[in-house]
Amino acid sequence: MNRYWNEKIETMELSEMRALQSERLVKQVKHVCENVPYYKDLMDKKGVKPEDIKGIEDLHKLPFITKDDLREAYPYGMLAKPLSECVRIQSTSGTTGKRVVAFYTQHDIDLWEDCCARAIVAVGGTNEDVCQVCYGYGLFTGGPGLNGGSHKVGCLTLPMSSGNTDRQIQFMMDLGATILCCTPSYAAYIGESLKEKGYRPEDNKLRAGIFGAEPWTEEMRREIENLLGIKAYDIYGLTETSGPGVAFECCEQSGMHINEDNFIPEIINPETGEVLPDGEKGELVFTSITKEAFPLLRYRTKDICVLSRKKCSCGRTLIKMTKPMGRSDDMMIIRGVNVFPSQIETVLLNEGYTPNYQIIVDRQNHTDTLDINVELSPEQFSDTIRDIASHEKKLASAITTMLGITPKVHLVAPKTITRSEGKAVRVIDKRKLHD
Ligand code: DLL
Repeated sequence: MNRYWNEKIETMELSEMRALQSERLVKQVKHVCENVPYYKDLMDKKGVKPEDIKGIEDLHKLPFITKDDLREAYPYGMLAKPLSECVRIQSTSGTTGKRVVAFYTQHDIDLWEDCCARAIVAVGGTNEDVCQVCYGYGLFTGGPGLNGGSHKVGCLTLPMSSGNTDRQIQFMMDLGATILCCTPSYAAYIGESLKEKGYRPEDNKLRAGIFGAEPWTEEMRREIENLLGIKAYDIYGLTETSGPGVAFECCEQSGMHINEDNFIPEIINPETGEVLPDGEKGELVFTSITKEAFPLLRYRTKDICVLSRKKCSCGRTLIKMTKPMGRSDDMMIIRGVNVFPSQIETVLLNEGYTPNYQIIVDRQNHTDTLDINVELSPEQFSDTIRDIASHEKKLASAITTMLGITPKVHLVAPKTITRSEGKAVRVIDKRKLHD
């Protein structure tokens, strides 16, 4: 039997959802224009007035917001509520520039936790579950978001945060965790550590995992499912739109339902900004229609994906997004060819390697170089040097077929690639260091 956290919304007819979105959008545009001079200026520059937005069909008239706008407006420039009504901030890690700080009223926190509760119920979560949350807590949204959702559903919540894998495993086994929430790379690491300690997949009580915050492939999903003996579900979100729970996977495990009563999605051509029809690949743009304190309109996520309204067997009518196929700014251009790390991950796992790898891009004599370090499992490591050389050649050739350019593959000893407890660092692009 399918269960929903909010059946009315999650199974709403499209026409009814459109009406709800329209009503909320009109109200939100007014709220933003009255309270965020930065956005009002963007609208004036585009020649749009709040009264021009009469419904969702007018959404395309609004200007976009980018991460650069958020940096320019840092820290308070996008705030739409008095600070006295805000109760929380969360923030991005800021590795590529100034941090983005997002603000929440209590109402915003409630809506966000509700979105996470929908995700937990969609994987079968109930108040009988023990939910181990090992996303980072603190400024990162992963821990607080899933923690709040887990409370709402009534699960016994283990607020572990990330790291200290031995302790994670001890609590998981002693307390019989049934749902695991963390990044997919950390899930794979926990699975690998369990195996090393001699546990078989059937020794744990886990049955579902809610994994997101970084790109991961279908092959990685199978790897984690086998390692932990669970069903692995995707969850998507970003700090700017509140955090995890903007979209979540259901039992069909084929794309994530977007909580479109809160976030209106659009797909645009990243070069021209033109809105593309459902089914076409492009950059995902979100308009928050319920958030009070930090309500971004037409925010460009840089994530590349496809939207679909194909009927879902779970009964939800919420639109679905595919797994993000990387970010437009994560795409590497190597010798003129567009390369996404996920393409390399697909080949590695199909060829029977571990999900522990690192991609190193450099430039020598004005030519781009692509090196891929791939870790061997202890069983694979017993091969002779000659065998290893031939495996490297075979893998390089499979990657060449996928990408159209030839990498140098280095098979490295077990445990030599640093494990991640949060978001994995898959690419080191040394070209940026000397350009
Ligand atoms: O990563 C929020 C989150 C926490 C999502 C826990 C899911 C689970 P940020 O740190 O602001 O927020 O990073 C947002 O991470 O634009 C995507 O590029 C990427 N991302 C998030 N979820 C997924 C996913 C959190 N399921 C950025 N698949 C986004 C692929 C994802 N990429």
